[in-house]
Amino acid sequence: MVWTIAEARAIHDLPLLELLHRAQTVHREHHPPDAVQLCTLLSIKTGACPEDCAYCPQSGRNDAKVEPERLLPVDEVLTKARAAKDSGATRFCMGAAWRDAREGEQFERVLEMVRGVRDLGMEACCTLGMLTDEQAVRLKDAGLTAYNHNLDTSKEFYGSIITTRTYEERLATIARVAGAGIHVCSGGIIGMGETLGDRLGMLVTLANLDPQPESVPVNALVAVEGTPLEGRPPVDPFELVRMCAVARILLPGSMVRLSAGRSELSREAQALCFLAGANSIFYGDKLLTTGNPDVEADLALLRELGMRALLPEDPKKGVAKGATELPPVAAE
Ligand code: SAM
Ligand code: DTB
Ligand code: SF4
Repeated sequence: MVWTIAEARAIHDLPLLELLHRAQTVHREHHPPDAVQLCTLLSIKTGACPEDCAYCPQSGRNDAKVEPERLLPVDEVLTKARAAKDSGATRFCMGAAWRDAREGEQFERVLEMVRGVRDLGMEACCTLGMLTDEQAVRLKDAGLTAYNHNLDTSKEFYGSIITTRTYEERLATIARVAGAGIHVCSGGIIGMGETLGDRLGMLVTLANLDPQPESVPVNALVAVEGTPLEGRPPVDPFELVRMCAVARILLPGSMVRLSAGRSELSREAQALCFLAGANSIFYGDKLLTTGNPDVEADLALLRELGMRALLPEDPKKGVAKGATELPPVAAE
């Protein structure tokens, strides 16, 4: 079915409890009601990015205090992946502050990282900027589960946030990734000064992709000092809840990932996001360059809510569908 912004708006504007009921109904038709996927992020190449994304502390064009780092060695990345697995994560996401993926030795190194993460029995995701067809195929052959490439916002608002690349380039990379048989992970950010129409425009664009993305990260802006968006007021948690619910209803089979901004969210607001259909979080004390709730706090929250962590993927069977008990809380 093709979604329109008017339809998305009608859903969004429902009374909150009605919206939550609908989202939860859709959620239970497609996903276990109590399972959350734990994904751990690592910045494998940090800062000095040539792009001018207004929200991003890693853009070389802003004054955020991020120490640039070259592409990490494979063993360092795999040590972090192993630690993430041991603490209960089933997906390891590697982010690089590049406009487009490097050729040559650096790309080979990324392929090696992907193979290493897959050998651990984890899902592997990476986000390296734009890709060529050949790079997409090589990532697929290395076993990459998913590629993250966010639309970030609507086509109309995009130019107010990023001027160094276009929405069309973003969509073309997403198509290339899907064409190579890699799952697409694509979502966006709220709280950048966009309108509700922009938020819904982004979700409708994602929902009308064929196939729909396997996962949709919903980020609340982390307003980092030194970026052009440093002064933005925090997102109202109910707006985030509504965004998760509309994403769940428009993209019923996708994982909805409650991503950046959780450090500022109360436990109650996070619980409402889960009720609205969010079924994945970034798990680990750091996102790429900014903070994330402590592992212990996240495990305590999930336990208190009676939620379970998704089982690790069986490498032969694709994406995990089952659920397991939460991993034990780390020793004091
Ligand atoms: N350079 C690659 C790219 O842009 O596709 C990959 C890394 S980039 C940091 C991945 C995503 O992180 C962005 O698309 C954006 O949605 C999100 N992000 C970056 N900074 C953020 C912030 N301050 N708050 C919320 N989300 C942010
Ligand atoms: C996504 O949508 N959010 C993650 C992941 N994809 C790569 C990144 C969030 C980054 C938040 C800012 C930072 O830590 O630098
Ligand atoms: Fe670079 Fe990605 Fe940050 Fe944009 S979002 S500045 S492309 S790292």
